[in-house]
Amino acid sequence: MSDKESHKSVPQKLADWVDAVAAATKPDRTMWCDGSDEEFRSLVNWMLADGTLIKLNERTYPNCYLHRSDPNDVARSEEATFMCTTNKEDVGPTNNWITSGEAHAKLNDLLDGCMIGRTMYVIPYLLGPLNSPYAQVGVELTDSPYVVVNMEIMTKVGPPALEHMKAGGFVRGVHSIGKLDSRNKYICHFPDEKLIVSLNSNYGGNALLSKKCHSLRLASVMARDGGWLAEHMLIIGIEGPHGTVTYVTGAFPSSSGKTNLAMLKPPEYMKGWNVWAVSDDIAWIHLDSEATFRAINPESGFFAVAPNTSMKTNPRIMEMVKKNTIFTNVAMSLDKTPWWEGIGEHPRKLWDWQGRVWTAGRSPGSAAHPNSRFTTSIHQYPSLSPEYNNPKGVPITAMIFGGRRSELVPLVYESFSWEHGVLMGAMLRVETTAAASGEVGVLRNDPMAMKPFCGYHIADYFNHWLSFRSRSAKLPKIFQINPFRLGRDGRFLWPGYSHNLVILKWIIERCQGNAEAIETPVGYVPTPTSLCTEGLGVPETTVSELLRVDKKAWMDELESTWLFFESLGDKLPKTLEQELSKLMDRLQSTAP
Ligand code: OXD
Ligand code: MN
Repeated sequence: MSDKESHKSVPQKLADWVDAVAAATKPDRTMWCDGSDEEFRSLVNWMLADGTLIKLNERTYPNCYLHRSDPNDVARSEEATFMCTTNKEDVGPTNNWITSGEAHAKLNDLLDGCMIGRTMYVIPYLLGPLNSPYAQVGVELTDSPYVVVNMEIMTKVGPPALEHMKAGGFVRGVHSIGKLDSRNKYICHFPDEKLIVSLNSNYGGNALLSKKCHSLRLASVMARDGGWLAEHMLIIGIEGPHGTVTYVTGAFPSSSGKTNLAMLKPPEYMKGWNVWAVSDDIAWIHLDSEATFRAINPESGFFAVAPNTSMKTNPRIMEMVKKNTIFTNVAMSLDKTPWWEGIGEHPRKLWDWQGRVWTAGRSPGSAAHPNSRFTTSIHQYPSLSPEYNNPKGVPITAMIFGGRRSELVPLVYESFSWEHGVLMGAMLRVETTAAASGEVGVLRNDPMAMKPFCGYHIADYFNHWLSFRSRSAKLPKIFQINPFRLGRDGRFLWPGYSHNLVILKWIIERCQGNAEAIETPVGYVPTPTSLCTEGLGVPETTVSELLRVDKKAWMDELESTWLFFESLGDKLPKTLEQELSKLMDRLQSTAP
């Protein structure tokens, strides 16, 4: 880390902008981050000294820390998130909108002097593999040292970014904790200026500007203009017993098992199989010179949900977070070991996520916040894909949509075509989770799991997806999965976690032309025998129930899709309307 004086070698455009922001926000000093271990350690030491971080048990969790956030600042704030453009029509009905002019006026007021008494950190960051034509640079200015250390795990900070910047421009981000005043919380995106301004929150999804703000909201607009895709998707390589690795992407709404699927450890009964993680949250997908879909992970770390992770559900994650990890809003045992619901054994007494004494069976609520998180470098993950750093990305064979649906959606099914697959994604309606503030478990339209992240009109976004039909002869196959279906007793019908590899295996085999399916009105559903459920111990009747297509329930679902599509106005692509009509006709012409 160095101060301004020693930082004369950066591009003038960057230096001028940093000076202009400092003149407005008036920090006591400006520090340039270089991403070094030494810098990370000194920031951690400052935060240990002022109580921003608590050191966890060095024996059980070496070099791990706990951060307890403000209790009102624990999740993404969609109500405070805005796209700022000239016309409302640019951003459509799924985004909050203010004119750029109005937003600047409001933000300039709030930025005035907001860093007085604080240090402003300059974080140049690189997203994506080194030397990749798809990599991008951003610079975040922040007064939060917690943000700096998280950014140093999540991105490549310092020299790699400054080096890459020589080849082009950069996304600008300004973040201030402000006074954590929720009435003045703003996460504003200016796609025309490649600018993000985030005020009065220190929560990862609002404050680590490289993540949702740059890699999805701004990148989605750049992707539309540049003919590529910026998606809320995991990327994994699935290795079969013959050593062939097939890459797939998967879009699931926040807190719906993306990280668990990306880090799946094969069950005992699937010898010879493995899952290699490339990304657990975001995929940038470009067509290469042969029109193959190629995906990179812009991020270098995980900022993921802790609850329900255990040695039983996901031993690879447990192994990964045991060192060099920042935990946010988890509970802590009396010997300073992190704890969360679903981890296993329950100590009788804990410190809860707000630092209060929590007694099993007596204290109300959960000990860890349901959206408590861990931040860990991707390089600690034991099954990281050797292709993770490939500048060209990995070739994508299949794309999966999914999310929490207690009813309706079969365990897995395949679309009839690219267009039908785009409809599947556009129809995604899932239950809300604790990753965003607001009520949990409410069904809402979350097309392609991008409702909170698509930075432009969602109907134009559908059109953009459809446009790949004429641009590639190597379109990935599209599937939808739903491991969350409930039985009459309210329990999950499918064991999930590692057993989801059974579903992935069927998907891979479909792509290879080796797995059987039944044609139903909604798509190709596996024959129960093609799903290979022997090792699982799930009764045949349960498998049939998981794969059942309920005509009446689908007709109801289509009604809500029509309503959603109607709300998008004239921009809705005709092709999608036709696909929806075809789906309705297929359903109507089948027996109940
Ligand atoms: C996340 C989210 O943190 O989607 O990944 O909210
Ligand atoms: Mn996410």
